[in-house]
Amino acid sequence: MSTTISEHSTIKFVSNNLENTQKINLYKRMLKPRLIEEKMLILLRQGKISKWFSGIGQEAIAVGVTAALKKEEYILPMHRNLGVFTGRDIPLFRLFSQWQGKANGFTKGRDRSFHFGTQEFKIVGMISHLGPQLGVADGIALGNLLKKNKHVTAVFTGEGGTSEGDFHEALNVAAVWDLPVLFCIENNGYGLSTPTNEQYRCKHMIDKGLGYGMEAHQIDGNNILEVYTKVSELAESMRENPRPVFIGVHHL
Ligand SMILES: Cc1ncc(C[n+]2csc(CCOP(=O)(O)OP(=O)(O)O)c2C)c(N)n1
Ligand SMILES: [Mg+2]
Repeated sequence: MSTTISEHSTIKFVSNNLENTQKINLYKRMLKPRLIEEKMLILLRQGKISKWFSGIGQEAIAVGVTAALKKEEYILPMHRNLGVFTGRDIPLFRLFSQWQGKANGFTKGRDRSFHFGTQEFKIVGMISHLGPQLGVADGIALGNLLKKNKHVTAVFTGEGGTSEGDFHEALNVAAVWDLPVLFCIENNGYGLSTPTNEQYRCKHMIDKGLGYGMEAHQIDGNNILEVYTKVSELAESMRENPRPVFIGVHHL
């Protein structure tokens, strides 16, 4: 049975059989990246760090997808998805050793950002050039399909990234080869300073998935309960019936 727990906000939180402990757990998982980011933005304003890509307000999607996937399933995050790293319970000292370019970071001091991957936590580092990592997700999914291990792969990009050629190639091949990839496409209204209406002319972002013959769902990316329940259902179904699924995630 579903219960509506907030009727006053524009976001409708429907708890869909989730236990209170699960809801508290999701809340804590959302809080962790938020607290880290608030600290980072202060350091940025103090001039103590040079850059930070903020995912403030977009936590629900990274956190919800990570919570819905199994630990052995690969995730390919983008620059606003700190919740994927914290959601996989990477010890903070290791995460921040990476970020500070220390020797005990994941890239042993060769890099100073979150553009890194770790086999240990099944995260593939973001490819700075927008687009190509969607094809990498296809490759991982093809490997899983051949191994018949019923794993789902999740990959993230923003609506700006969907204008890259690689995005279209990755969606097309995933569709024709029935690759179990969850394409999480986040629409926060802008690609840097370019508004969505100058980025594409599709009426809805999910039209881009439908255009490749792919199942596509629109999700309220600010609603953790909706993200978690919907993605859990989709992932379970994709494990049994391998296919790509496009989720158009709105943060507006
Ligand atoms: C091929 C390519 N062009 C430009 C950039 C520079 N760049 C980094 S993030 C970004 C904006 C991406 O917009 P979107 O995909 O909507 O993600 P958002 O930052 O809004 O989360 C751009 C243009 C890049 N990384 N790769
Ligand atoms: Mg954007």
